[in-house]
Amino acid sequence: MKVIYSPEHLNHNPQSEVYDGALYPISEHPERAEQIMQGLHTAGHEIVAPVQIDLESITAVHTPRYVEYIRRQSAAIMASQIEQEWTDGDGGVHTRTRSQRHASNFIMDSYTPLVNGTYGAAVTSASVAASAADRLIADAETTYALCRPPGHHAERQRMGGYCFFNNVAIAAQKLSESGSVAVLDIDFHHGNGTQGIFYDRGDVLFVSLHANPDRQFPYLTGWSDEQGVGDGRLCNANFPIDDGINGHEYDGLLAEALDRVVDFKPDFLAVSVGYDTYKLDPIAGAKADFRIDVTDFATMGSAIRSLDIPTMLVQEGGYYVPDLGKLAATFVRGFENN
Ligand code: OKP
Ligand code: ZN
Repeated sequence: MKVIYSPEHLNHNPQSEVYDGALYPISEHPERAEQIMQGLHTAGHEIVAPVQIDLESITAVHTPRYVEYIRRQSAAIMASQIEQEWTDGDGGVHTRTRSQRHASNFIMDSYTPLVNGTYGAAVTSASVAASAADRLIADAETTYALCRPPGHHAERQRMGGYCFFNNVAIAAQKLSESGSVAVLDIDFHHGNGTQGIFYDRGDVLFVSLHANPDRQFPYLTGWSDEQGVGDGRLCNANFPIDDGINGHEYDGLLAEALDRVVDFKPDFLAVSVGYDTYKLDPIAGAKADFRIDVTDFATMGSAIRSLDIPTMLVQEGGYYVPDLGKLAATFVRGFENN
């Protein structure tokens, strides 16, 4: 399948994130997307450029003042990389660029630093997802939107969890103008942003499998009693996962989640794909003792494709960089071979 990718993401390169008040090397760094792109390219998938979207596609799911805040924050940060030595919370010594800053407003956590290139990268990342939606509408073609920065934590008016604009929500909003939409989120973390944006919508179903928010980021949402409101009542379904889950148990939960998608009879399916459920993922899968291995991602891809709904794929998380190319290629192979 075609992979939509832009090197613009390389300009979003913060060095550190804040965790309990101390700085640590950031987990969401450019090499992630480079590895996934290389892995998919090596597996024979064609890499294509996105079509840049207009601002209206972004303000369809985010408030104009939030979009403008990110633009202004990015523009106010120095473009030049002034190196500065710093010591992390574990005593490790690093250099970082003074051209990074942490926003004080429109933000839900301390994991989401900005640099001068953040706004451009975030707009392009949204463009990647929107281009996948356009291709799906135009000729029912499944594409892999290799978004970076990721999007599913970004709320209508708040950044968080490395996310600025909610790429999958921007795509789903576009799809919803042509039919009903299900968004399936298999990233390790709950897609609080996507849930919130569509929480009162009856034409967009949100279904998510993720680590138990009692113990894992984003801590604020993701429990099974969150089922939507108003027109969106019963159009939101959360499947929190216990620590220590294995691939077989995960398949069972995914089958339940997919049943919810099938019952909704959507015209389109957009999948938020994360590789952070992987057993070696340093900030997610390994922390929760998930036993999910490489081949399990083929099973997931295959199960999703078996629904036979016009589908697009959107990149979210995944932080074990050495295996990201292999994980992506395996997931797509499962999807294509079904
Ligand atoms: C973004 B996505 C590391 C904690 C990291 C933030 C996680 C954001 C995940 N000490 N917390 O859903 O993959
Ligand atoms: Zn994640």
